[in-house]
Amino acid sequence: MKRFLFSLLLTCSTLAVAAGSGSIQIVKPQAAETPPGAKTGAVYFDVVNGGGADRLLSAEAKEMAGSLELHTTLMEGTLMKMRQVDAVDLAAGETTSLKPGGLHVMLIDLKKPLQAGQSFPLTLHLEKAGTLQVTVPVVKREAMMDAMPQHGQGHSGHGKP
Ligand SMILES: [Cu+2]
Repeated sequence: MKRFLFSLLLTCSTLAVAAGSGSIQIVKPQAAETPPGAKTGAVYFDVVNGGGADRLLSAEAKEMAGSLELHTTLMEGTLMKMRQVDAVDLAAGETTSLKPGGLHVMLIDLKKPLQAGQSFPLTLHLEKAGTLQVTVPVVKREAMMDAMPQHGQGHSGHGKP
């Protein structure tokens, strides 16, 4: 009986993995343009996870950058600092946002500037869903700033000084 239950469990988890692999969607990928000579850039997107828990492990964009890192952004006093993370947890059934001021994919050692209007291929490696290919459009910095959640954060007043 125990053996039967065990094999039933195995079957269930195998099914869950199969469902998960088709239920991860990368939404609104974008990167901000970079000034000439910049060595780093950042990519943002939403991960819509319609399946079981997964993790984003790494990324590649060989055309654009020597290496890519997964970063989070932390406040240290009034300074924003970036720190590398091993993986980005993608909770079951939830949307995880990589956005300015938060989690992002960092392009290290840029081979050429990111220019608005262009796009480049990005490869994402996920623990369960495997490899996903995404095309990332480069947008103007101003367009990116509009998306930054900096207004109203930590301030209760509505008036401007
Ligand atoms: Cu970063």
